[in-house]
Amino acid sequence: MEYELIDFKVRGDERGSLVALEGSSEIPFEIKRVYYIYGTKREVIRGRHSHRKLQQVIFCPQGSCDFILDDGKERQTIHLNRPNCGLYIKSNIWREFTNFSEDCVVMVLASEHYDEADYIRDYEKFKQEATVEFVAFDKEFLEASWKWLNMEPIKLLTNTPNFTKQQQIEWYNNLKKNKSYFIQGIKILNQPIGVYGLKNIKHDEAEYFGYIGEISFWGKGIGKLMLQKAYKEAQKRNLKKLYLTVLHSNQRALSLYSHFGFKENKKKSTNKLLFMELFL
Ligand code: T46
Repeated sequence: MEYELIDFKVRGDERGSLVALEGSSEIPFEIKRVYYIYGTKREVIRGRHSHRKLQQVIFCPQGSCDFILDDGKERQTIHLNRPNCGLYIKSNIWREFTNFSEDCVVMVLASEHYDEADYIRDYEKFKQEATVEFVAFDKEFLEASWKWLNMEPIKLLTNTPNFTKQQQIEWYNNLKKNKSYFIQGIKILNQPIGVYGLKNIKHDEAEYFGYIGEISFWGKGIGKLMLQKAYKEAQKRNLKKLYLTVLHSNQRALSLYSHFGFKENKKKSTNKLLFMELFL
């Protein structure tokens, strides 16, 4: 679990104690916002969300409470009860906080301004996003994609022609030297669930492809994450355009691509396939 408890120096003298929090040196990010919470009843549970980008250092300058942190794999409870102790959490951690002492004040230093779009307030959605991994396309994925691409409806929706095991192995063996091809596997909690990538990569454009082979993971927001990864890869390669083809009947994919910003190029669409492009 990625979090840190930071003990800040107490500069005390006979008049009392003082803790100074210096931006940029002691706090691991530029502080853009400070907020504090008080007067919360003991049994109330606050939080119940994660953040996509926000980093925070959280203090109990007075009283105590429990922070329950969850990274999608494990849960840990941290009891905050010392005024000079900061709990540093980065993004993608689900947090709940409760067990507030009557006098509890929770003070938070935040790396970003308030932005509701940065919150994930649905636990299942958080868990998908937190546990999805984009990894090298290896033999485990080769086997899985053999299964997926020979199975309806994936074969149909991806418009995959018949191919033999031998052809697939040859394609795989050529991958490393094929500079016009970029492919990654997608795992959730270590289970291969799909692939995505760029093909026909030229100096300024490439074709996006991707599918989730494990049908139970459809409709959970993973398609958007795949597109975001492909978009970043295209930016890294200084491409100017991404394009793709999709069956007219594949409404789910069509709506995902349109929401992401892909637009149909009618001149290039056919009766069967819609041609869509996105300028970076
Ligand atoms: C977090 C935990 C530790 C604002 O308008 N501006 C702000 O800066 C904040 C933090 C909140 N709000 C509004 C949004 C809600 O209408 O205040 C209301 C309560 O916020 P929320 O329900 O998100 O509060 P908590 O205590 O559940 O969570 C807060 C932070 O929002 C969150 O980032 O990590 O404290």
